[in-house]
Amino acid sequence: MLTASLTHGAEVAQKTWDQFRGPAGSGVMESAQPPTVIESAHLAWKTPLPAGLSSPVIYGNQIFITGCDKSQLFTIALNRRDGRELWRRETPEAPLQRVHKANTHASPSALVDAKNVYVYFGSYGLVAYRHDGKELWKRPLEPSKSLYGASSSPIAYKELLLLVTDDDANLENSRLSRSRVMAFSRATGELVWETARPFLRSGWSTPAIWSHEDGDELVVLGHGRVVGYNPLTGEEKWFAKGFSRETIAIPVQGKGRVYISSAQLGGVSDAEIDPKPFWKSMLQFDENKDGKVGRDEITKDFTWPLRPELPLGHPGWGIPLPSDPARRRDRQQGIFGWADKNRDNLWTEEELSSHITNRPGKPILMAITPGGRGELGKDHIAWELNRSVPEIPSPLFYRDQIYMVRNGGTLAAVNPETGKLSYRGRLGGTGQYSASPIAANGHIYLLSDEGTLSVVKAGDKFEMAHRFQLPEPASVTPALDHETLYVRGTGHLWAYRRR
Ligand SMILES: [Ca+2]
Ligand SMILES: [Ca+2]
Repeated sequence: MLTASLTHGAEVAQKTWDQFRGPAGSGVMESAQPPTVIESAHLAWKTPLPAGLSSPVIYGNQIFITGCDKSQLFTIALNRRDGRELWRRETPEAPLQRVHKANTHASPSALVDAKNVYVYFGSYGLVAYRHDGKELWKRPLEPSKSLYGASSSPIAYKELLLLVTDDDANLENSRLSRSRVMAFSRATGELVWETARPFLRSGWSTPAIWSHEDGDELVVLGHGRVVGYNPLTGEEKWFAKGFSRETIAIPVQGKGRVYISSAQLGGVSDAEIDPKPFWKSMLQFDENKDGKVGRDEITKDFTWPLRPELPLGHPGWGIPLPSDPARRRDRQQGIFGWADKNRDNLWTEEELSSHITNRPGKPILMAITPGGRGELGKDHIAWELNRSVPEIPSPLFYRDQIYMVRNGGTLAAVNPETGKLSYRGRLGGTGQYSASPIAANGHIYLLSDEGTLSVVKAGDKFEMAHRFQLPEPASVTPALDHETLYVRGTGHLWAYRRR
């Protein structure tokens, strides 16, 4: 019966998982019924994939995903039913851009529509293929420069493909950045409009179309601010400030509002920081167990702590250091000086704590109402929350709650009317969270980097439904069709299907 309904293309008429994080980037596919209790027996198939952090996108019976292997960049099509590889196309050769250890050269997700699939690689630019793998057009773009490398995915609006390429590099003979947002014809790859963002530096957010009572707006979060544009012309309409310089989340919407989030620089979730975990993590350097960290106890892993919930030596644990040993030691000595207020060559808990809690900026989840022009003020900012804001995962708006998951496995639910916390709950999976939450059928799916998948019931009370340990680590936002949950792990795409 299931098979029959599939072949009649009923699902094609519905929204499909057509871009990063599915319909409109929401992470929600209400009509889908993936398993809510996932066990190994639900594994329909697994298919090996090259490296990459792009999410799968789905149309009809095909899944499209990108990957990289050494200097080669791939677009791959799989059969949704059995995971069989249908085709693989290599992107025209281009010098690879520099990316952070935590990123890859294949991180932006593809965009798919009824005819074609569109892929963006930071090192090359855009390529469009038909569903059968025949190349339709290609459009090389100058690679943008950033600390981590490209991650923003293309989105669709009417006949357009919209792409943000924010950039640390300057225009020629200028101090203005090359950052811009562009619209291309999906049919031909021709540039339709572009709008410069000259005062903004690199960012990692995928934009979103916000559809509200006044029409549609393109919402772009990046480098400290969120900007609303007319998606047909690129004309800037409004902006709001206060966000971190490093923005990652996609805007989400519901109840007529759009919700924008960024953690404090360094990934801090709460305005009021608890310094205790930072000190506890620092004590790993306390070799002589006197309860202080001495300058003479600095080892190769010593740096300024940012994410004490990660293991020492993890690239996200603290501020990155040069790999050259001499330069590294110099930098470590400098960092030691930041908190050693009385210059006795010892860090005490008090010294570190006061330095940790005095950071500039704050984490923000902001609710914006339609109709604003220019810089938004109180009239169009409904509320702002400064707690529980994740660093990498985007918020999820689902059934009248906003959900946010952060490192360590804390899930917060927020009332979208008031901006007040409904709850904070502990998931089973600890460590880092990179994947954004998704939802279907009254359940929320949350994936930790270690591959722990937690299923939570939607609602204003925390209720764990199920927990499942994936066979490999996974940092990529999962995808859904009407009966299947697809998870990209470090080496495979895993399909867990309702039976
Ligand atoms: Ca000591
Ligand atoms: Ca001291």
